[in-house]
Amino acid sequence: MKALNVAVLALLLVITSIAQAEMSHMGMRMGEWGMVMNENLQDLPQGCLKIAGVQKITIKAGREYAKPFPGTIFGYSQHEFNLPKCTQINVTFINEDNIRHQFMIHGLPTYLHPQGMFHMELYAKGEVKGTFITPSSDKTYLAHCDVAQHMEKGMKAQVKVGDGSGNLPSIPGVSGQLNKDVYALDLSVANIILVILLFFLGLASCLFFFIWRKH
Ligand SMILES: [Cu+2]
Repeated sequence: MKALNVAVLALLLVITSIAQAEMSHMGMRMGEWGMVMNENLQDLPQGCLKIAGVQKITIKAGREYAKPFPGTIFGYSQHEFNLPKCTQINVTFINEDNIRHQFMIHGLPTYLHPQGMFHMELYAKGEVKGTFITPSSDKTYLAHCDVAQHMEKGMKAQVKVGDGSGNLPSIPGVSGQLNKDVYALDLSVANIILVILLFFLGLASCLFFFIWRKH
């Protein structure tokens, strides 16, 4: 019986240590304030011989940053980041609103970040720090807040590593709005014919009532 207890205890210890290893590997920290997920503090991306340097960036999220961009409600203090390759980036994320905001970078190497994602989140006003290492090739990564409608309403940024790979659509201040309202004049043949027909119909009814009133 004693031997069985010891065996069960040993098994539990092994399971716990595997679970803990998994947690630290995933680099997840969470609390009442929010979370930081899929952080990478030391693993080298493929093609990087060493960590080329360390750089700090600060991203503030809030309604205040939507003001310069008509049609947006939310924004980041900066919507474009230019970062060198193979560099450790220490990110400070600050939420200035009293609602949930995120700063998520997508498309990163999946062997370093599950689902290619580095995720920082604050449930209300606050500040959190997180770290990732930029990959070794020129690419533009999408960064956004995934709370419903926040990206569509302006909380979208691009992270250019090296020379990047072009601009992403609808980045405030960089590539304009995705669903822009269009008020251009539609000069198709059908529309022109309709306008001419309506003009003559109006003219004919004016003439008709003018002549009819005369009699
Ligand atoms: Cu948000």
